Amino acid sequence: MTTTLRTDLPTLADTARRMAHAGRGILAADESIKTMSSRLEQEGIPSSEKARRDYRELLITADGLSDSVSGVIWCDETFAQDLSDGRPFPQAARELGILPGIKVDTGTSKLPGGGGALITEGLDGLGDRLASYAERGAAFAKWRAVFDVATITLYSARANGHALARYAALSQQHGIVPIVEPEVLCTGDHNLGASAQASSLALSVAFDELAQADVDLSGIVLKPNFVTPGLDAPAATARTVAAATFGVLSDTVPPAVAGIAFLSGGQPTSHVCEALRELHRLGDRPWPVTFSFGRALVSDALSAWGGDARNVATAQQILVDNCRQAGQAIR
Ligand code: 5MM
Repeated sequence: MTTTLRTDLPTLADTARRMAHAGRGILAADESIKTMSSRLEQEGIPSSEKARRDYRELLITADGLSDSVSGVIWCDETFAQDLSDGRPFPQAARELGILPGIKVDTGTSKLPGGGGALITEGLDGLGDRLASYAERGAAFAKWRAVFDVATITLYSARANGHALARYAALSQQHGIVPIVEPEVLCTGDHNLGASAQASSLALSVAFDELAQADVDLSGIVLKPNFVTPGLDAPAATARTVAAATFGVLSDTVPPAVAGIAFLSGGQPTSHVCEALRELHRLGDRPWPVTFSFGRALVSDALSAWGGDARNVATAQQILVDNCRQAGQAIR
């Protein structure tokens, strides 16, 4: 019997390019059950599996979403759920022209000997989980390492960078594009320089580990923070943030990386869109830049919805407007 090699499937590089190109970005709707439940409860919405599903259905079915959104990230719960019309979420996303992605880390714990730093968990059994997600249509995955400027050390950067690299290599073996997210938190009152220093350390170590794990950089998307003063410190202008971010990325991110999709870090929508616009305008970038915002895109929509079916259309319009604002920043 002869086996025919399929040549019509997208390569990792095709998928990564599609995620980060042409004025579209990634909607991060992958809050864990715990985080999503607390966000719902903050809005006075009792949390349940159905409420979390209804909310994610509201997001993905918003008319016009795919004009500025190339991919959506969900957690395991959403990935396994069906829309009210019976279609599984991943299938519905693909039919809407949006690539489905899955968060595969399982959260953080204290890094032993790390002086308060965190380590992201989830490597145990990851190969089997990736195989199952691939079978169910996942185009990409996401793993988030979390650093605080006050506690990051070479050791914590190495431990988390190593986990990111193992996750990324394994994802690629399963035909899934890894989003590599080494996040330096914006919480705190640190200045721009402290953010730049911590971000440089996290990124340079992560890329060292990715190289050692032989990860194909043309088949990954990097999800970093903007280099910015802490949320409790005086804000910097968008131009300053863009210049500082570009400086750190130019020094640490190899040109082969398929694309860079920023997280919002709890900063206001207009603020991160402006920083993205300024960054996009800077010439001579080897990689395309886009967004992979969570709160900056969804927070207003969640408040407007309030768990009431009568508010779905209004909430969807707010979401689409925020996504459009982010998309326009990179056109
Ligand atoms: C959506 O939030 C994601 C993580 O949720 P858990 O902490 O509940 O696991 C998070 O990884 C998110 O994808 C990124 O940090 C970007 O989100 P923001 O809101 O910072 O843009």
